[in-house]
Amino acid sequence: MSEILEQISTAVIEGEVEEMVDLTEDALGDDISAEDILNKGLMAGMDYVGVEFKAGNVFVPEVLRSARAMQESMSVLKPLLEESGVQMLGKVLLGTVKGDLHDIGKNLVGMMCEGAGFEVKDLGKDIAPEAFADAVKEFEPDVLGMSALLTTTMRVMETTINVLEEAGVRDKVKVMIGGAPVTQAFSDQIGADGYASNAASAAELAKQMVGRA
Ligand code: B1M
Repeated sequence: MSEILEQISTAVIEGEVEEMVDLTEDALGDDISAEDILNKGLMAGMDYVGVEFKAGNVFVPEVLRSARAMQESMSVLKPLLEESGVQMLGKVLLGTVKGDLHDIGKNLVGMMCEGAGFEVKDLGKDIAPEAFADAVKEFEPDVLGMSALLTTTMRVMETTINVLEEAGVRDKVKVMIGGAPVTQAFSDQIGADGYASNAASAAELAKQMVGRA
């Protein structure tokens, strides 16, 4: 791998937010394509962060900083990637369910999915089942990710799946769920397509769901 791509990858791992724009512009100046910077620099770095996060070797603040570093670089790359028509892995729609204001974990899931190469639309928190269904129709995601942190709000995931069915869009999207009280058994029980226990696993699951794992 070229030296500058290795520097970009390391800068993501170390969360060097302030250096990212310069490094990205240097790489472009060396005639490295935006796609290579994304795949061999940024994503290589985020993959490593995901593995270390899952293993318990890095923690939430470090992951957030790495994600911010990646976003800095993406602000330079995004228009170039769009121009060159580079295919993203797919689209992920995210939100925390109605009645629930916890969004830190959900935000991490979004960042890891972006890091894995998905286009992510985040609806935010306290999202009603009908709003999820409307957004599925409008954004046409491959994966719908719902987060809940309260035992009282996790049931809203089931309601949301029912509303997706009523709206005729349940079979158009894979449903991924997560959050501290959520389990695989609960996912099976409410008819979701999959459960992930952490943000790195969520990005992996999303890849599996679009057949790109
Ligand atoms: Co609240 N809260 N909180 N809280 N809060 C918990 C969840 C709680 C366990 C604390 C406790 O009592 N020990 C408890 C829930 C009890 C229960 O239901 N079993 C609780 C409670 C009771 C409440 C209130 C009711 C308190 C009150 O007002 N009486 C209230 C409810 C408000 C509401 O939502 N309607 C409330 C409010 C809040 C704050 C607003 C103050 C704040 C949230 C701020 C925010 O998110 N912007 C807050 C916080 C910070 C917490 C704790 C301390 C931390 C949550 C967190 O961000 N963790 C939490 C206790 C704890 O967990 N230690 C607690 C870090 C985050 C990275 O982890 O969200 O689990 P987590 O996400 C992980 C995985 O779960 C997974 O990946 C993430 C990263 O690996 N994941 C997914 C998450 N979503 C996923 C989606 C996926 C896949 C994986 O696919 C789509």
